[in-house]
Amino acid sequence: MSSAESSGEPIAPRSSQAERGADTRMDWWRNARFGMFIHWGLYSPAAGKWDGKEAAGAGEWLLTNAQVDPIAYREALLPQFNPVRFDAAQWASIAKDAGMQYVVITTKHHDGFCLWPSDLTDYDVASAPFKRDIMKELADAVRADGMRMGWYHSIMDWTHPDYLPRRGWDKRPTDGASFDRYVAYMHGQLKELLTRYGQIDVLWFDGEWENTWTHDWGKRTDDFVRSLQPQIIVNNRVDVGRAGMAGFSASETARGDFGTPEQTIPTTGMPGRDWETCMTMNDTWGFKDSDTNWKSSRTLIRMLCDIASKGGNFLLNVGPRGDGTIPPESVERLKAIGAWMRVNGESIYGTHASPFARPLPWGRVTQRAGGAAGAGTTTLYLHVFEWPTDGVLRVTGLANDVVSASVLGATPATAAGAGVPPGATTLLTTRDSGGVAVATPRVAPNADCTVIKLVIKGAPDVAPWFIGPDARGAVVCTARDATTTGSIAFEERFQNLGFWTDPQSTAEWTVKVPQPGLYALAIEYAAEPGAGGTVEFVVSSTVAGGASAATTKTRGTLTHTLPARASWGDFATVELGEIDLPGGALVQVRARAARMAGSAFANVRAVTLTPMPVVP
Ligand code: FHN
Repeated sequence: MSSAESSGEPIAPRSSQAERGADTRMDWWRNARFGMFIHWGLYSPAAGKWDGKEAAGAGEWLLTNAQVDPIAYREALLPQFNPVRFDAAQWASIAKDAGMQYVVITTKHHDGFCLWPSDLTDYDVASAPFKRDIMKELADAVRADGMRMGWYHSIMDWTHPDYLPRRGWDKRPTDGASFDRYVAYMHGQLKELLTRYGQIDVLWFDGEWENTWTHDWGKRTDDFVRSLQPQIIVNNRVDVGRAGMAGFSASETARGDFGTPEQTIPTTGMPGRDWETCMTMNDTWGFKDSDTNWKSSRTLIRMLCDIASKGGNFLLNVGPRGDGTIPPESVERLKAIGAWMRVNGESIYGTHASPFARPLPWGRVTQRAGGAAGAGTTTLYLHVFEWPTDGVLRVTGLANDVVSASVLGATPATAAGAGVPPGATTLLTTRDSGGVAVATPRVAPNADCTVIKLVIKGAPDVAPWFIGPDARGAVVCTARDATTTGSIAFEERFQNLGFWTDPQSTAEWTVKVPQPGLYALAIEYAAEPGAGGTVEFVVSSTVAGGASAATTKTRGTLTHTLPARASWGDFATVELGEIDLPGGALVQVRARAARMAGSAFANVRAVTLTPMPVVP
């Protein structure tokens, strides 16, 4: 019996993620683009050590990484939690100055410690020397700075006696443990968190991956929190079915308003889908003093641009220390990002994904309809990472006429250079067969990322992106160049498409060959024992329909059994058959798992189309 049923709260049926995305509730979140994640708790003063010894892995996983008895962990660390230098107003101003629009903090992480005084447990801040209500102090400070407040809340709880499964080293008996009672406890705490602290704008669930959490619990919890705060935005980790760190749910009907790629950025935009990449500045979420692997501010600024160019949000983490201060390395990077955002924020906030299907060789693009140049125009923000050495930035494939071009934040001095009239800050543009050419100053005004504001007439008119033949005439469709739906996502590990856990998910490539002909289709894949199945390829081309809408013509289908192999990294290339391709037309090559032998299908690294020899 769930808490919602027991407490009689309404369980209003909710629409699917796809339908929910259309409502205006998400508008502020989509415009915000950039937020602060905060991981703070008993693990913070421990700083990654237990009993004087360094534990491997992330700081907030200390209990598990050091295999500590949960009661011993609590008894050792609770009396230490006294972050006397905690200053909520300072944390809020650091986030605000960085250009962040919302803050999400851990109310309870997997260890079960509650950072607010809960009526339902004494494993909370009221039982620690600190005693103060951290949630209240931070929520007040964040709102005072005009930002939105979000709660992170872990479903998994390594300490609560009713949570199952237990950690392997936890010798407490499980008989008498009731998961129903645990969910009622969790719902009761969510009620505290959603009725005591005013409007809460985001609920960031986590720890949903163990087999005791189900779609049914996810639905009930999603409905319950929305019954308390109907405007709230909830991530997809309230439900089951998320495809690992890639962060997207296999099923379109999965609960949750946005996908949650973690420590990774999708390789392409995800049209029609809301998503947020969460990322650490070093490698740990919770403070760990030995983790000095800090990303540079340039890397973080470029990640923000990359994510915005794909239509996503960036939730960047800080792990405050046990004394309540944010590590200086984090503060330094946030200051650099804030300085960049004060000049270039308009190229991030409220923008939409690039009109180009793939990143451009020199950087990324975001767009905004209209703007100062008025209706009937579009503003493209060109985020230039690699500044041209020949004084010309080429926007290949852009067919629109240009209204104006300028460097955001430019002064006559910084704009000075080839083709730039003295004293001007606008840039000259020309057009050639390849697209628009922008005359650029000799030196990049900002080496991390200079933004050129390009105002064009009308909606972007961009040449379709496609994969053409290589020097030997073969068309190599790599994992990175795929457009995916559902759970499928790119994995750096083997440069493959992974998380292929759903028969409805698809991977598609757009190709074009100059001459018609017969092409052999081959797939490079790996599948661990028990995985594999049947792959189905559908090859179609869009045929201009003249007066009527363009139609899609199926040119062929291929299905083939892909047997399991030794592991997810044991790749082999298998030829599946031949496909007839038209010359000079865009062709879609789409793959899906028609049958899955197990819970995951395959890792796919490439699909190759090789021209068959012409028989005289
Ligand atoms: O296990 C947690 C981890 O500690 C951290 O909270 C991240 C942040 O999203 N989420 C889980 C790992 O996926």
